[in-house]
Amino acid sequence: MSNQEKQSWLRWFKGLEPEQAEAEFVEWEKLKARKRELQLLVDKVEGVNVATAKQYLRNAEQKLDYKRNYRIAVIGESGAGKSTLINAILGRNLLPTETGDSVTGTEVRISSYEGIDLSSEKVKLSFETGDSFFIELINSISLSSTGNKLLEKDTSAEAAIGIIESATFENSNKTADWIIQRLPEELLDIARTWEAINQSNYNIRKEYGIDEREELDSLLKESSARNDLNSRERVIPAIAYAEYRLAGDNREEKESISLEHVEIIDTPGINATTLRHYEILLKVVRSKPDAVVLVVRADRPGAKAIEMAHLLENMLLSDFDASEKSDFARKVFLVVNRADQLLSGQGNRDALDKAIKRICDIISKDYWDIYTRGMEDNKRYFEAMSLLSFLASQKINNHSLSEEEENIYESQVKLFGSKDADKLPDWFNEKSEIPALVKKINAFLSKERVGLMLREAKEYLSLAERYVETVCLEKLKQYGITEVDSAEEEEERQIQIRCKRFLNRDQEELERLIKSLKKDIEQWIHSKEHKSEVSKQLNVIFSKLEKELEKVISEYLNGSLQDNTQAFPELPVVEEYYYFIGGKSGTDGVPSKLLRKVEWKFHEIVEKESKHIAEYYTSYFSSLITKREVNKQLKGKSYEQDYVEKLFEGSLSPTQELRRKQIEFFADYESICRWNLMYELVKMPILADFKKSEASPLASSVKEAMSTLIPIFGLAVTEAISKTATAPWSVFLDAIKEILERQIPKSPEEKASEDKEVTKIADLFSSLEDSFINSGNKLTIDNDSLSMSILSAEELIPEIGQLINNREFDKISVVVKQQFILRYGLAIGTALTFLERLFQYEFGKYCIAFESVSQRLIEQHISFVNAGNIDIRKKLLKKHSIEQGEIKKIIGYLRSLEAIRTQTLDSSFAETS
Ligand SMILES: Nc1nc2c(ncn2[C@@H]2O[C@H](COP(=O)(O)OP(=O)(O)OP(=O)(O)O)[C@@H](O)[C@H]2O)c(=O)[nH]1
Ligand SMILES: [Mg+2]
Repeated sequence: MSNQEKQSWLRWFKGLEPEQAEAEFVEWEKLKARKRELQLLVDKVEGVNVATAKQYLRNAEQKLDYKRNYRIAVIGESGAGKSTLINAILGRNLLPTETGDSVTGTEVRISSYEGIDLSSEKVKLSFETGDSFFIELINSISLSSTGNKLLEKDTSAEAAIGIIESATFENSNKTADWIIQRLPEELLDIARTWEAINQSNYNIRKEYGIDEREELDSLLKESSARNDLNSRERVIPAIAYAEYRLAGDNREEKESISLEHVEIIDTPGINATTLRHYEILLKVVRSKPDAVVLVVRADRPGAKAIEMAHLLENMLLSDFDASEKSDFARKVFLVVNRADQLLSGQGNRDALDKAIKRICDIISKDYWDIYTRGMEDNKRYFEAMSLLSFLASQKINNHSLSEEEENIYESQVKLFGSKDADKLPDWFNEKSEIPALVKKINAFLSKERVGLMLREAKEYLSLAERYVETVCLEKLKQYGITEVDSAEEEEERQIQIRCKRFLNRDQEELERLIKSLKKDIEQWIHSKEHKSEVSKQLNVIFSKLEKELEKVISEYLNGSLQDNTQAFPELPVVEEYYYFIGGKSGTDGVPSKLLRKVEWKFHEIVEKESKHIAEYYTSYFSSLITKREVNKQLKGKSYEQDYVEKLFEGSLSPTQELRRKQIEFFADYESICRWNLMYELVKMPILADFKKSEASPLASSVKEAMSTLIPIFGLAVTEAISKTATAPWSVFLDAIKEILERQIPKSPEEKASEDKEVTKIADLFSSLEDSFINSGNKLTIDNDSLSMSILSAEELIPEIGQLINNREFDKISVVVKQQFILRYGLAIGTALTFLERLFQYEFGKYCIAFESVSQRLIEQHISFVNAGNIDIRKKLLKKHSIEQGEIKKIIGYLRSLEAIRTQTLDSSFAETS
């Protein structure tokens, strides 16, 4: 196999010295092998995207395919004679040529194929697709704004910018404005053409016979009548490229000029009446042809030639490094065409030399010295006469010339003086330098191309390797691995590291879980649904309370009130304050009974109803815990339940501990709800219908008693709250204290004992404050809404105090009603706020517990792992086996890559030693 291959190689490169051919064959085989190994690796890679590496390998494959057609791109200014040059090289009148700008309208590929006979030679057309137009259109949408940046999106614009950059330098007429103006028009032109073709408005085939010359010319010439901008049959913008498939030259001894195994690419000239031409040119240049023939016209060697050189520099060489540039320089053949015009005095030698020197400098630092002025072997510079060569070849082959062609030929004959007419065509041909150019290109293709090809292939292979390596390492980084230890003794440490990484990730997952819980709660608390539901429930309590108290009062008024409050033994507050206020009212015993009953009812209702509210909150929380699978998650992170449980306090597992926290949370919250509601509700005086019993002497004492409900219950609640001690409510404590101080009725007889009472209240409050401050809670309360509600309530309270002082009971009823309405609203709002805050506070405590439980859990695991606990490790690795597998795979890829590299290195060592 290898031998066969070698024979084929040697036959193919018969122009090379045998030793060189063999050495290069060895190198080629090595690269082939490397490519094969890399391909195997890349094909089996999973989990990382190696598409780019695959592309590199395809490129390498292409470079290594020495038997493929070599691609020679002919580029240059319009009218330089590119098409004529190709016709001359082929010795055939194939491509349309013409005086004037922009003749060749698209990319034209010409290749010869052994086995095709002259009769089956044909031209195939490839059309642009709707997709490619669409992309172009999208890319140019932003064109209405200004600046070059936006143009860069469009390739034709990008090409044009390159021209402009060089043109600005050379005072060209192409400006950025020109491009901005052109592009939309041209896109429209393309779109219209494509649409017309797509709708089969006119007949175009995909294939033409080589002799359908007229039809082909009309299709492929930018300057044909059919392709006129106003033509209804305009077609050229839709043709992506044309392919001439010619019969191969099978003769052993070739008489005419010929290129073996090549595809010659004719391009539209750099002239830019249309951006499309730049785009086509760019596409060709970017496709990295194996050789480039750069055609400069002798008669006008000025700005255009420089533009072209800059195009090369900007579009082709810009991302080349020095060695790539010098590789590229070897591929460039510089042809000054129409050299006959120098002789006839139409050109300017000095200007030409200057232009050529500059172009050379752009191509490469040493192009001028090596390829233009250097040794014959390296020669890449030709002053050619394509037209003359073409005409001569026609004569040689006995093809008749047109009258115009005859005239030109005659004028050339005059130019060169008389010669033997028979030998003239051959002499002209030789003189035209075209045979020399072809010979050089052939030599390049058979000799230097090999080395170049191998170097390029090698470069693509390393690119592929580097790419695979980079993406693998990146992937490993995602798994938290920053270095790939290959030594086997590292295994132990590796496992430890990996286990710890899993554990850290577990912890991160738990942290994320708690974060999402927090977010859920936050959202829920602020949701309309929640607020309206709680308000509704609060309303229910308020109305129940109102109704019950009305009942108690009316029972009291008609004397049927039963004091069964013994069933509710803990009513210490009323007892105490009854003596404080009721004892001095002169209606001994009566308020006591009423107040005891009222307070009892109050406790009863709030006790019952607050449970519902608490349940509403806690059941939401429970459902959240279930939804987020908190316990399951936590359990999933306990890899060794027994060990972990033992190490946890009170032998509770993390989940048990957390559940206990949850139960505590709920219990706390229930009592908070109760006390919160107690406080809020007693701020609300009770509305009773006093009118009916206005005349009754009892009524006045009832009124009096009712009016005292406010301060008494106020005190009762503050006292109650002090027991819960859950919040630093010093702000509102101060406010309540002040309200109550001003509110306690002060009759003249009472004045005497005033000091005593004030002291009593002040004492109570300072001890309350102390207990709050000492409790050290960090809960932040929305002080604004709190003090607002207290302030508005406060405004009305002095009024009541005054009325009570003056014994104006009628008015009291009105004020109490007002108070009721005001406080009713306030109570709901404040209660809601408090409930929310307290819920969040309790939830916060739960979160802290969660964090500490999970932290301890992970810490325990880490210490087990450190201590070499096999069980936990096993379980950890098992749980993460998929990831484990991924990592193993990727490390495997990297090792294979390393192996491929070492092999290559080894063999090159072998080679040098
Ligand atoms: N005097 C002279 N004229 C030439 C020579 N080569 C080509 N021409 C003429 O220059 C004109 C342009 O030639 P083309 O081959 O169409 O030029 P091109 O570079 O393909 O032009 P585009 O397709 O527009 O890019 C034609 O009229 C040719 O006959 C030459 O060596 N000497
Ligand atoms: Mg042309």
